[in-house]
Formats: sequence, structure tokens, C-alpha cells
Amino acid sequence: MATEQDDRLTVIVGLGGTGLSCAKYFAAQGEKFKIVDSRAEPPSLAVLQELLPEVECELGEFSTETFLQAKQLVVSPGVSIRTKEIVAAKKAGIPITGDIDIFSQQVNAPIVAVTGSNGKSTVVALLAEIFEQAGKEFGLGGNLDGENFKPALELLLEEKKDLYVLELSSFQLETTKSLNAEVASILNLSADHMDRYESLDDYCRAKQRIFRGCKQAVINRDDKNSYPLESGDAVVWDFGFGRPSVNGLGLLEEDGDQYLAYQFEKIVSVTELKVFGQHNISNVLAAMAMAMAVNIDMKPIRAAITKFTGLPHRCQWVANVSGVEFYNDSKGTNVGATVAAVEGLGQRIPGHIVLIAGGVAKGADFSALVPAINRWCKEVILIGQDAVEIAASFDADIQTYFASDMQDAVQVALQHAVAGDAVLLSPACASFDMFENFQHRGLSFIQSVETLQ
Ligand code: UMA
Ligand code: ADP
Repeated sequence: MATEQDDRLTVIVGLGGTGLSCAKYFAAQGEKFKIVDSRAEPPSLAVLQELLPEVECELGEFSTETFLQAKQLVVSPGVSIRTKEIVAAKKAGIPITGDIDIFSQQVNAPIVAVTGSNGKSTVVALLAEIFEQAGKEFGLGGNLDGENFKPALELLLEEKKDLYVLELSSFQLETTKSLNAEVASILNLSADHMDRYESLDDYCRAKQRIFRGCKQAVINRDDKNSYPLESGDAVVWDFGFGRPSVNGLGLLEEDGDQYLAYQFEKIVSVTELKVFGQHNISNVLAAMAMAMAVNIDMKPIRAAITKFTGLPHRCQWVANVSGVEFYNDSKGTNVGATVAAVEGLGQRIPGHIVLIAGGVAKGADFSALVPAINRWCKEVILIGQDAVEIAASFDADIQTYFASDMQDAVQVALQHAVAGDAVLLSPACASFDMFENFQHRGLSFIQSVETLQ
């Protein structure tokens, strides 16, 4: 009996980097599709028109009719699946998917998958260094930015690799049914993107989807939210700051020195790492566990973790001006990240921190910053659209200053610091009120510091 032909088009929702990669992938597969974007001039339009001029694009306000006529919707992470037209399509039974879901169905090599509120990019960069040292052919993609930007489906258009390392956001996981990773981890969990989630639980549930169908899970002993709620029969590895457990990584003390260790075996001394702060020790332990889960020997792991100097815009040293150290942590885009950066730097310097923070608050609760500020900071300089709202959640005795721009913030910070202090840009906010992205904000900080010298 002949089956009815399905003439409906796959609809790609969003024409940014993800939408473009989906278009290239579907074109290569011979899949019929169109693209919709609610903006008149989406970021990847010009490239799409050059590469695939025949593809139909529907720009401007989303049309429910288009969504209801779709074979499936492939939704970009920047578009909420709670958008009313998508909700209507879902109700009508139209399948909703995303690029990571498609990737996981098509790939035939192991996936090493990393999510978490903070430390994702650092951990995948550590894994990349480890796999390079081990001579593995690997692909790296997902929620990465800057020079490592590579939507996952781009990886499938390249030569096949031994394994794939994916950095995944909660947005990408929302549209992923079963990732089936070889090894998956939620590094840590603290509030972020509260403008897109109803509650922390809701955000947590999106992150949990990383464990669906995984063979091995890497959990953070110090963060219960990193434990799989449904692990099935996955092998579990763990990491944390205490002594290592049976299948775990942790810290061992000997003669006053601290060592990163697996079970009873000391691997490297904390002093051999080039990155600083407890949060980075946690990141290194997580990367070690994930690499061990895919059978990488300790030799390349040791070589990589002692070589790794960290990524730009993450607690990156910028300059010393009159004895005051300047650090750029522009990627600190939520409260948890800024707490980690303040704690890490505070423990390292002889003086106090002048913190530069602020921007787009994303519905966050800034009172969680107060204990770290009270302990390590002498002043907070606030920038950006939500500066006043942020200051209102601080204790009245925290010194605050509202700066007009980055140059003003940096100048005032230097005036209020003394030798031995540090000025830290760690905004705990998104950047798009004043800057193109967090890299632009970090570069603006670096340029402003240069004018002080
Ligand atoms: N769009 C609409 N309507 C909307 C919202 C967006 O049509 O209501 C359109 C925009 O006009 C634009 C497109 O959707 O054309 C943008 O898509 P996108 O925001 O998903 O951006 P991409 O370029 O596809 O980048 C996404 C991730 N961006 C987000 O999740 C916001 C990138 O993560 C990721 O690197 C990329 O896919 C490849 O996987 C960036 C990010 O900021 C680094 N991530 C957040 C974070 O790390 O905190 C989650
Ligand atoms: P992500 O990719 O998850 O945003 P990054 O590795 O880019 O994470 O780090 C972003 C910021 O988060 C850093 O600049 C630092 O302030 C903070 N951070 C990094 N690792 C951790 C961690 N393990 N726990 C808490 N904060 C962290």
C-alpha cells in the first residue's frame, strides 16, 4: 500500500548561528525547509542569501499559520519555547525540536556533554586541551562563543571525529528529547536566565535533560542539583572539594599542600595550576573526571591541566597600575559567577576588591552577592540599566558608586583603591544594554584600564 507523501516543510525558527547551521545541514540532507525570524534583519540573513539563495525566509512577526502547517519546528535556543505561536503548534501536535536533538540522533561517535550555570566554557576548553594532548580527533561545539563558536550541526558537515564535546545551555536542552551522551555533567547550579524560567526548579529541570539516555554521569558532590534525578543504570563519577570517594576526584592534603587527586592517588599540586580560585579547581576536577570516563590516561590529563591558562574574559589578569591589579571577568554574567570570582580573587590578594558590576539583571536576586561583598570588597561601582535596582538589594552600609560608563567606572575604581587592592570587572549581568556582547564589554574594560597607565 502506498503511503501518503508528506509535503509539509520543516520550519527553522530563528536565523542566528543555529538557524544558519540547521539550514546548511538540511540543504545537505535534501530536507525541504523554510526559515522564520521575528526580526526584519536577522544576523545570518546575508550569509544565508549568499549560500542558499533559494531558501524561503519569512521575516517579521511569527505567523501561527506557518507554525501549524509545519512538519516540525526546529527552534533556536534564543527563542523561548513558551512563545505563543510555538505553544499553539505544540498543542496541535507539531513536533518541536532543536539542533542538539537532531545532532544526537544523527551522530555516531560518543558525546561528552557539559552543562551547568557556570564553568561550562572553561571545562570544555580543558577537555579540548586534554583530548589534544591525548592525540584524539575530536569536535567541539554547542553553546560556545568567540573564536570557538560552532553550532553543533556544523560538526556533522565536517569530517567524522572520534568523539564530540558539546557545551550545552538550558535553552538547548529544553528541545532535546534524549541526548544519549557517553558522559554528561551538570557542573553546578545557581540562578540564571530567570527572565525565561518560572522558577529555579523549572531551570533545573531543563538542565536535568542532559542525563537522558547517558551511559555515564559526572556529578558535583558539593551541589545536589547536579545529581541526576533519573540516572537509570548510568555509571556515576563524582568530584568535589573533600577527599576523593571510590569513583571520584577531590583534594588531598599533605604537609600543608593541597593536591588534586583520584581515589588515593595525588595527580598534581594545586600550585601547579595556572588558573586560580576554588571555582577553577572545581572546573579542573570536573574535566579530569569526564576525561577519565572516556578512558584518557593520566599523563595527557596532567599535561593539559597544568598547561591551561584559562579563557579570556574569565578572571583574566589585565594590568598593574600603581600597585593595583586589574582583572577582567566580563563573562561573569550571573550572580553565582560573580560570587565565585570575588571569593577566588579575594583569597589571593593582600588588599580588598573594588568590584565593577551591573548591566541587564535578567530577573536575578542580587542579595546573594552581599556576603561575598561584605567579606572581600571595599566598594561596588555599578554600571548599566539595572544599576539602581541592584543597589537596592544591597545592605545600606555597602559603599556604592553609579558610574556613567566603563571609563568612569575604571577611573573611580583606581581613585578608591590602594596598592595591594584589586579592581575586578565581574558584572553578574548580561551586557547588551551597553555593549554588543560580553567580549565587547571586556575589551572596553581593558581599553579603559590602558588609558590609566
Ligand atoms: N529570534 C527571533 N525571535 C525571538 C528571539 C530570537 O526570531 O523572540 C531570532 C533572532 O532574531 C536571531 C535568532 O533568533 O536571528 C537568534 O538565535 P539565537 O538567539 O538562538 O542565537 P544563535 O546565534 O543561534 O546562538 C545560539 C546561542 N544563543 C543563545 O542561546 C541566546 C549561542 O549561545 C550558541 O553559541 C549558538 O546558538 C550555537 O549553539 C550564546 C549564549 O549567549 C553564546 N548563550 C547563553 C549563555 O551562555 O548564557 C545561553
Ligand atoms: P559558562 O560557559 O558556564 O558561562 P565560563 O567558563 O565561561 O562559564 O565562566 C564564566 C564565569 O563564571 C567566569 O568568568 C567565573 O566568574 C565564573 N565561573 C567559572 N567557573 C565557575 C564555577 N565552577 N563555579 C562558579 N562560577 C564559575
